Amino acid sequence: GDDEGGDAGGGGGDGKLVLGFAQVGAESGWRTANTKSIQESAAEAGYELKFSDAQGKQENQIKAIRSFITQRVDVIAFSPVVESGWDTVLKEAQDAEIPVILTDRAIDSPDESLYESFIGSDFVLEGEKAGEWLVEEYKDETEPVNIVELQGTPGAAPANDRKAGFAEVIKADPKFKVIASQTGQFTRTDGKQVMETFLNSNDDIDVLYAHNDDMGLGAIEAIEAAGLEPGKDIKIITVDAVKDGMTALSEGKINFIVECSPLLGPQLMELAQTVADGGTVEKRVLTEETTFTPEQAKEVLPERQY
Ligand code: GYE
Repeated sequence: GDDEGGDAGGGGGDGKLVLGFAQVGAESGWRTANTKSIQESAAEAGYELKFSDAQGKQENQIKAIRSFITQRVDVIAFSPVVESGWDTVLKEAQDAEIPVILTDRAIDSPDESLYESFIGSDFVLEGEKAGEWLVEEYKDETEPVNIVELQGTPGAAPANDRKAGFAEVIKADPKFKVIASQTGQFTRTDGKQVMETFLNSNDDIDVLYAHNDDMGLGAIEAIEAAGLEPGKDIKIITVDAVKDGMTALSEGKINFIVECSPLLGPQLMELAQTVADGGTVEKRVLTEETTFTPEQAKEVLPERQY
């Protein structure tokens, strides 16, 4: 028969699985939904979750991981705020024989033995999907298309990869020109501020590509304050598809959103159970995602959970 895995959820007398999770922070709607998914799935699975919020700082994440090691948790999972600089602390976890799962964001270490699995999206593909929409949208345009880009947190995998995937696709046609590209830290506040500076120094912006919804939403405020119409005077592409982003999309203020799912909790709990039991897991677990136009956003919005 195809029984449910019998050992999750406690009751077996051998104690609950203890999971240490080091989160990036609370920079965006995506992150809030991700945290909720992890907390709810841990509770559902009957695990003890030790949750730490790094407030966007790598040093805080490293401290949290060290504290999980000292407390001898069963499994450590974390979403690396930036890609580099993890080898030392992950060696410490390895020496303590505590399995590590990377959640949402990748690290750049060539030593893959430092973690059991990496679950999350393909951020390069997300950037490519953004670029492909743009190429199609402007296929009949002969004049230059001036693009401004709001990047995510410097050094973070989704910032590096969304930039690279997008650049790779649009470089096929020289009419696409990225005239300004700066970080907006994945936050609304910075997205708004940086968009203001873009608008002050360029009077012919055709397109905004923002690496997440929140920065796009901040930028919309700046665009409206400048007397322009977001989605018309300036076309907007974002990534994530959280509720506020989808609402702006359905209103035509955003033109296209590439989905990035924050609902990683259930799969993360399964992976944690398997590695805690000494089983083997896939080194890479990919999230399935789609894209949304304004019409599609209107259709799915009523059922959108986050
Ligand atoms: O797109 C952004 C968040 O790492 C995929 O981080 C995540 C990104 C997400 O702040 O909104």
